[in-house]
Amino acid sequence: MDITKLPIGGLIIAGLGVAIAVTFVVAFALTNDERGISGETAVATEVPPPGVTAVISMVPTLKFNTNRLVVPAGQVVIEARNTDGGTQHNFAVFPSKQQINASSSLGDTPICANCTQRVTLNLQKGDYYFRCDVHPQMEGTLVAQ
Ligand SMILES: [Cu+2]
Repeated sequence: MDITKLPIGGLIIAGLGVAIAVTFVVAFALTNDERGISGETAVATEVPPPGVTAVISMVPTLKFNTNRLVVPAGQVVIEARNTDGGTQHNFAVFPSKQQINASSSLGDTPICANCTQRVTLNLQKGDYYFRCDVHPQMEGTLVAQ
């Protein structure tokens, strides 16, 4: 019996198990994106990972999963997840819908297809405007409270 093969075999089996589990989770996420989109005040429900204040997702097709994202005032980290197939997006935050030029951007990041990016913002209490600059119909209100 070769003892050294046992842990390696175990690791390989565990790795395969993780890969299969991840495949199912991703497949479920990709096929389950339709929920929560239609309402005008749909609320993001993703649980933020450590260090992230709030999560927003780009979902099929050319939509954010919510048009209202609520965060506490102060420094926040927003994680934007692009799960909209092969489409590239960005996530940009502005003081208001009337102030959407590049110089007024409070923070933005490009997000390649199937990528996740984070934006750090320092927000006073109030309402802000977010959108995808690539697809301006993708928009919503960021509320700092
Ligand atoms: Cu977009």
